[in-house]
Amino acid sequence: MKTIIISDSSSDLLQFGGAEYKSVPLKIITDVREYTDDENLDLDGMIADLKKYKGKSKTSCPNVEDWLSAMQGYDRVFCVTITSGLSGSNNSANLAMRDYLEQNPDKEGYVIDTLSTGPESALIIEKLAEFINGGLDFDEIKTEIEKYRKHTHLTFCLESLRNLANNGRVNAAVAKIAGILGIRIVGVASREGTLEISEKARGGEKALSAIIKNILGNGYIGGKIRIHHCQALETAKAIRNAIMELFPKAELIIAKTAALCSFYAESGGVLIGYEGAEKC
Ligand code: X90
Repeated sequence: MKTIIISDSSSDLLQFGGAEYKSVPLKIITDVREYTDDENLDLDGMIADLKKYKGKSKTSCPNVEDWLSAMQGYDRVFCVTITSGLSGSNNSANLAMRDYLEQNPDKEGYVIDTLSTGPESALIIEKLAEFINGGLDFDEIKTEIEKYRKHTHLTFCLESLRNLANNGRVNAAVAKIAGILGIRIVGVASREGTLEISEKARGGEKALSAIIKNILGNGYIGGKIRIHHCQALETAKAIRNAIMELFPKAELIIAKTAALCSFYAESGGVLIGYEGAEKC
């Protein structure tokens, strides 16, 4: 029986060694170029291009065909998508899954709407792999992953909300505040899978304590935690040090955002996914 996890590139896992896995790319599109969020992309080059570029830019999610072609040949398919609250990727994956199961009634498939992105999606993918490798059957995996994701959270800290605002993914008034020099926006993925602002912090120190307060407030007690950053390694390390001081056994990994999260989180942005209390 061939099982696969397919995620769109918003999870920042363009490759994943834990199970049979494929990443389907989102795209970043300007008037002059298109950037495909896969391993061949020169990410720092894209960020530098976009810094200079003054025109319009947008993103596009995988379409039904992209998802469908990634599924071919597999008996059990688990799709993991960016939040349906901000992207059409989940809708495409669902339509693809409907077609796939209609054409292949003997196969099984399940689409997970993370209501999140980046490192929280990565945690869900890692846990799916554990369940698959542990020999759970299809229905058990569905039940267990739904239980697991009630306990995962996403906290973010952004220096600019320009691309989010320009693409209608966040309120323009909020984006203006983030544009003020030195202001960092700390927030979470809401229950609906949209951006929820928790704090506007002035300066790095204040932002760091707001991030830690936020993570602890969501019931983090030293489990898995993933920090994905866009050109913000120092911030990621500062968060790591603060977490390790409180929880020396924390299972913490720092990684870079891929293109989609880099485009929206922008340079200086940090996303933190972690296990915590049950979401209320
Ligand atoms: O379909 C598309 O074109 C993709 C649209 C994605 C829009 C938002 C991406 C956000 C990336 C920013 C901070 C974290 C926010 C989390 C809220 C759930 C990262």
